[in-house]
Amino acid sequence: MFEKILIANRGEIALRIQRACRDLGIRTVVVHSEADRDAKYVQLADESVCIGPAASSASYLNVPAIISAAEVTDAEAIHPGYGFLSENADFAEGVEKSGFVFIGPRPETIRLMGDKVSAKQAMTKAGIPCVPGSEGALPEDPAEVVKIARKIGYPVIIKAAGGGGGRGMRVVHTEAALKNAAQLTRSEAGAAFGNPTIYIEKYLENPRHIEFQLLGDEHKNVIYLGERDCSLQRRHQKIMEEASAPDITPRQRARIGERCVEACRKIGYRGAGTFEFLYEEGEFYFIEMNTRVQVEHPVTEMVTGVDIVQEQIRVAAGEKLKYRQRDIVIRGHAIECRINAEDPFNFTPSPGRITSYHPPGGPGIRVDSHAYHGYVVPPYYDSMIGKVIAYGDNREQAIRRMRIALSEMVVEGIKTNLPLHRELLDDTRVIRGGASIHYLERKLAQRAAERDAKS
Ligand code: MV4
Repeated sequence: MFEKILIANRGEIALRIQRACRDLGIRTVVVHSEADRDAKYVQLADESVCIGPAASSASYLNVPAIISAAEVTDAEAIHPGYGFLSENADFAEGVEKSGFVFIGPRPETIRLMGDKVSAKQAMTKAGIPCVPGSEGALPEDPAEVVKIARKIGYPVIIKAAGGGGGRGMRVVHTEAALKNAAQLTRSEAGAAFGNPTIYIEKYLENPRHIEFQLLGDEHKNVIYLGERDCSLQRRHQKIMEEASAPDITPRQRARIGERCVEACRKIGYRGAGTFEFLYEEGEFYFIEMNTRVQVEHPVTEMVTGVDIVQEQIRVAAGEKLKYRQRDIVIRGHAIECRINAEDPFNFTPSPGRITSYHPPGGPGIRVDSHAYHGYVVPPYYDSMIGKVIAYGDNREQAIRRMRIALSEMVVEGIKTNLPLHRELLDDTRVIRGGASIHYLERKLAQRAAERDAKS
């Protein structure tokens, strides 16, 4: 096992990774920007290195500075967390070429999944059900594009191979709009991702977003940890997630889970990975694979008892996974609310000093946050200041416990989305479970209209 790991991230996930390291007896180095210098999680690490000014581009995305920090502190491995450099194949390669271990999949795997066309081709070949669409990249010839779209049937969605997570896509309802839309998406993709490659799929009108958690080691062991429902999102930012996904049967879970395991074996997947699916009318359709630990990993940890971050570290060190598939039992239900420093109505960021902080507690409540009384939320990064996770014997108890937790929680001095979460846990559609990816945006539009009418 490693003796020292460098954490190339910030905020709650930097703290989460530190906790995993402590439990494994590993010393930690955290790199930070000038803006994060005084944060408590930075002081909590065994060592810290300032790698640049506040702007991410000069610090958390500064590859030479991060590798230098690993060199001067004698760290053996680098954990990238999520966001920033976590899915950057060139970074993973640079880390390995410099003699450190990248805590994540091999660079080739990251590259394969980063290109959504090659990812889909690999997954189709591995027996994963995908959304019907073009076999690979769309040809340049507009007549060919029209032919392909006719075969799929409208509506279709045009996506950029270099996109993902909602970036670089366009829905097309008619043949009349197709050629223009394809050309526009192509040029936007070229500008945004340096790759003009596009592909098309049947547009699913009202799906849910359900993702499967996988873990693989270098000894051919691969396991699945069930699935999460992440349909409640706004502008491709998840707000609330849960495990398991409502109404998914043990049979469906096993069928898709086993297919994901097979696919991971086939590509020699190492580390934690997530298969994202759209789920509509009882069918799963693969869209993308994420090769990092995800924000919402705690709900899976709560229902399986597996520490996903510890397993990432274990397998990066060449050890075997601590669990076999038969050890994995899904028990109870967990919900996560992402707490953001933002206006709960218009969603503008709300950085600043937290003048009062009281986290919730009690049975089944977990809080993953780097926030505290007096902490100053910097304006330079993502607005998420933490996550509240509620576990219960069943979904109803998890919801009740989450309601209590949110009623206890106090964050003052900045605005947060706590009021929104409290509303959502009283919403009959949310309580019923299984809402589509469009539910939250529609509810928010309605809520905004009602507020406008009142004022
Ligand atoms: C889709 C889709 C409908 N049909 N693909 C958005 C994020 C990216 N991961 C893929 N996305 C979508 N792909 C087909 N063929 C609808 C979305 C989508 C979405 C997906 C998951 C969660 C939220 C979403 C919000 C809008 C659109």
